[in-house]
Amino acid sequence: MSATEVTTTVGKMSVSNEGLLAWVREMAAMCAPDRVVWVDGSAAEKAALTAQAVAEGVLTPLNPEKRPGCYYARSNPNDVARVEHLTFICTPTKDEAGPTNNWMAPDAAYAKLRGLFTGAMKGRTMYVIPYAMGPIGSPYTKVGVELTDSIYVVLNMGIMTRMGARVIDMLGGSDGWNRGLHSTLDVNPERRFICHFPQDNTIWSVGSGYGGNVLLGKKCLALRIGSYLGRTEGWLAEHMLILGVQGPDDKEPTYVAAAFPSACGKTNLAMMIPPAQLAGWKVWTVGDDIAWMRVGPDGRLWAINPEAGYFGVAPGTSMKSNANAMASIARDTLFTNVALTDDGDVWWEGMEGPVPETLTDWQGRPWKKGSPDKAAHPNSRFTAPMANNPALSPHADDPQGVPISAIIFGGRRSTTVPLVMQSFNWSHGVYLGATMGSETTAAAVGKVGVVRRDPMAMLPFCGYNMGRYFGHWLAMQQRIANPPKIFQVNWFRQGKDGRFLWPGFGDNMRVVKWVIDRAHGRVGAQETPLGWVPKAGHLDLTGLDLSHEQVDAATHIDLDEWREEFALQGEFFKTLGDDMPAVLRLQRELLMARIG
Ligand code: OXD
Ligand code: MN
Repeated sequence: MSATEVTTTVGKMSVSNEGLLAWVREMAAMCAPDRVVWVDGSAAEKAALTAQAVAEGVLTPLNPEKRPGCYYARSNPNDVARVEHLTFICTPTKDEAGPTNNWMAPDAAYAKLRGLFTGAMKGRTMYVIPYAMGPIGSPYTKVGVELTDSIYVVLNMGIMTRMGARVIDMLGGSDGWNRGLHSTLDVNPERRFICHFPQDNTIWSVGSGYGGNVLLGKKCLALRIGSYLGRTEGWLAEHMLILGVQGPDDKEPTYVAAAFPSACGKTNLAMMIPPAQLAGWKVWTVGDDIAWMRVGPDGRLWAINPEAGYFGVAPGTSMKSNANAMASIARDTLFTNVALTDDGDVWWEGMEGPVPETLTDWQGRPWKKGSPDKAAHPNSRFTAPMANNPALSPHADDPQGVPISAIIFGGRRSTTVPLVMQSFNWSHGVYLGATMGSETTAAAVGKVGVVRRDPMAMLPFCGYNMGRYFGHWLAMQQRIANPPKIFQVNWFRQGKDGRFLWPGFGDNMRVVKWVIDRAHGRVGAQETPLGWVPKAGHLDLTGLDLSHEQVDAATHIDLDEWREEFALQGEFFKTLGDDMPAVLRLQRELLMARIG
């Protein structure tokens, strides 16, 4: 292999992967940028690109006394969230993408997007970002290369992934890397498409600058392409946080992976601080959004977090809801679409302290206290390095990952679903995940607050036919000699007065404690027709200011509500047609028969 010298922001870098060099040339010929600049991942490069982004008005420095190393970006108001209706799985047949995905034939998609990419980078720089999803050197890590004309994307990818020369070294001459192409084009929803070509390990994203659409390692590679690779290669790519929980008498943490839909508190749970009554318990964050899980030689499921940072929802983040997130964003963080204070700091709804009298809102307009408009966009975000997190697990960078003892599925449900329930077995657990419903949030464009089925929180992220994805989960059972126990939780149930019945946040530790005690066989449970629930007295509620009635209401199983729920689940199953595994259809019938 002969090495080619390529240009970086701060000098030169040597690249010898011929396939990679040829592809960059080919894409550059199509997009016609003024220059091609490779990303080496160095501190000098970060400083130079940041200075350039400030000079170009892409980033605004925040008050260095209050937020050292932090910058602010504002997006086009038409481009503030993931666009599920413009996201496509481009498999040779529609059937492979399945009924829950938008589909385009690969040839048609390439042709359409080639039209948009042709000449799209005239007058611009094409950055070549080699990045790794997973720790450098881990056998589970996947390499991607993203070509982008957005300096904002480069700086975000520098936080969210391991990127640069070390990834080129890791890749060597291999052909096993994801080909990602991105242009913001003219940020016009009419010309916005996020297309995945699983068979080609390729992603083309055009017309957006919003993180979930353009940081191609995250949703596009780690979940959509990742889930496809997982099925082919026998592992699981999931929309799950990973946390370690260690009790005062535990020698090692117990690791839990938990799936929640977007903007339902994964980051808060992953960084949870136990309440004072559970002093001595400690929570470690391994990841807050994505888990890649494989069967280890010991027959357990081992998980890595493929990311290196947190792309979290800012509103609602406070010292009370998530002190570790507040520490994580104290420095070296990028903020997007939050509000700005007059002294150059950030602000959003749900941050503690008095509401400032005046702010600049997420669209750059003056904002006054009492205004009916939100100062920060509800899906405004922070991009923070995981190294900033005081609760970061020492295993967050471990090439082998961590062994998972429990899996939690949780939706946002104001009714029906009790606080916590354990599945009877693996296939019932898969059923609990497959039937997850959740009220929609601002993380995706569309109406907020309507219940939709979001199986395993993967509805927007499964890169192939959802029924076959369930089949893959069921088939994994045979591979996992020591499977994790599976649970369902709901922090969001409401009383008749519309108030949440369960306090949530750090108090979720009480539920997680029961979960891990169950996973270790340390505590009993009460059998119900729908699953195992805590026996009276087994949820540690000491110090919690909650009436018995409220706890009863949060944990109650109302069979009438469940009859309605089973009917809705049945409708969802129908949409998946023949691809719905019989095991799950039978699970539903069994559960319905049990409650009569
Ligand atoms: C995210 C999402 O950004 O799920 O993590 O939308
Ligand atoms: Mn997510």
